[in-house]
Amino acid sequence: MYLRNPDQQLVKVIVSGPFGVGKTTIIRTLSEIPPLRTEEVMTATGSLVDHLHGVRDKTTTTVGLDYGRISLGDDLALCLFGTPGQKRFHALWEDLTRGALGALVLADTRRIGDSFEVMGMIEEQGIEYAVALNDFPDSPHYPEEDLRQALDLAPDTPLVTCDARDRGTSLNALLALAEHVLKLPALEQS
Ligand SMILES: Nc1nc2c(ncn2[C@@H]2O[C@H](COP(=O)(O)OP(=O)(O)O)[C@@H](O)[C@H]2O)c(=O)[nH]1
Ligand SMILES: [Mg+2]
Repeated sequence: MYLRNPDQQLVKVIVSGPFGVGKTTIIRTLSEIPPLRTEEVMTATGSLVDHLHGVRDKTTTTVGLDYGRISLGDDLALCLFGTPGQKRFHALWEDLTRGALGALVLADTRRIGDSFEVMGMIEEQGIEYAVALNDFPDSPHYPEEDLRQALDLAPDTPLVTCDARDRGTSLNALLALAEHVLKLPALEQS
């Protein structure tokens, strides 16, 4: 069993985005501990609300949260909290996002607008974020400038592409967020 260095600083990171964008997958890919996962087979009732916008083979939906952890060196570990992006989970938001250092927002270029709601909630909480485009096989590719404009990103907000099933690109996305957040002036004081 993997034992954590007790002196390691734990930092909370939110992983969010719309239904089916790859939150559970990226946390499973990144986590060095067996990820906790609260999934339920979608019910017929749920299927009325969870729109499957081009998402194939999706038979489970996250009802609570996913949790994983990844160490960055000996001193720092990121605790990943997968947070549902659907409107009906708004009530969970304040609790789940409290104390978060930053958020990784997953988006899919087939339905970029589906990430706006989550980005709005994160901005309301004053949490810094990076956007990771999860590259599905039929996701169209656009020039970065067009994507930044479509997402209405601030110039310094990181925008990266990943495959949530692939550790290298997923880690790259998480590091883009960590670098962005850790170099904020407010954090340099402590
Ligand atoms: N092709 C491809 N499929 C993915 C990728 N990420 C997730 N999936 C699949 O897309 C579906 C939805 O992913 P999931 O992680 O459950 O989405 P969540 O609702 O955001 O937690 C699952 O069937 C995944 O296996 C990816 O990067 N590429
Ligand atoms: Mg999920």
